[in-house]
Amino acid sequence: MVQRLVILTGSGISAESGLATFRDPGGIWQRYSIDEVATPEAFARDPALVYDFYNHRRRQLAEPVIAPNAAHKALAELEASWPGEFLLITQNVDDLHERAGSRALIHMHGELRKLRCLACGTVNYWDSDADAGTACPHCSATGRLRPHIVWFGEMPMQMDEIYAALSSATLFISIGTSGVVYPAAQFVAAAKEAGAHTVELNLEPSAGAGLFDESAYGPASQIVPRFCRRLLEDG
Ligand code: BV8
Repeated sequence: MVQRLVILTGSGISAESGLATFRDPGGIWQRYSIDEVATPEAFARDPALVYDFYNHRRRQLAEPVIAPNAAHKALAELEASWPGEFLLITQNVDDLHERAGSRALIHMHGELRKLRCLACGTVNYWDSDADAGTACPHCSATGRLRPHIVWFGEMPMQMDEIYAALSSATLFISIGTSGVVYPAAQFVAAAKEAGAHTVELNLEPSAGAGLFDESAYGPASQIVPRFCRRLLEDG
């Protein structure tokens, strides 16, 4: 049978590349409050703090030491060899999947290296700092650029495409996510509803661990390449 594969990743897949996760010890939400930096209200209240929070993370992503790890590369190779339909959905705002070669990719929570103009609506690639004085490269408006990031209380991106893929999936794999944030945490239930075989690959059991048919635990750079090799061998 042709397998229709849908994969969901979270910050755990980028941890071994040197990017902090959110809820692990030392994680981002241990150092910043979501209400201060990751909601529309936070941006309205203190745009400078929010610009700085994302500037800091965008600068870190540009450091030479930050690069795709074996797990990102294994998913790109799996996509290149996969005979059926393939979709990679990431909650991550880093670009390590693209840099590893992934193509059929949806950033449901947005992208760190993009700014959206609230005046003209264009989404601009951006890999340097931004602040309230930064002008939109398309319409030149200033003070109207926001991080192209889905904040809490905002609708994640491309949800129609995501649910269309989940409703016809035969195999769903969740990698490196705590299963705490909705609606991503609900994708495994949608895939099960469609009759998909569901797999969790994570450092430790996530909040939704009991929903998966199969699981393997350990660092993504070890368990993801191993699982991908097995998938391609099983055909
Ligand atoms: C929405 C961008 C509605 C920001 C992010 C009460 C109940 C249910 C839901 C809610 C509720 N109250 C509020 C909500 C809704 C809310 C939500 O789910 N809140 C949670 C906290 C309860 N959700 C939303 O607001 C969403 N929008 O609901 O809209 C709506 C409806 C109609 C119309 C309009 C609106 C929007 C959510 C998106 C928020 N933005 N990201 C940024 O990045 O700055 S989400 C944030 O959490 C992160 O960005 C990340 O994407 C996401 C998930 O985190 P994880 O990736 O899972 O990371 P975490 O640290 O949690 O876990 C890491 C895992 O990796 C761990 O399991 C660890 O064991 C593992 N790991 C670590 N190292 C490794 C590893 N695994 C393998 N190898 C390793 N080496």
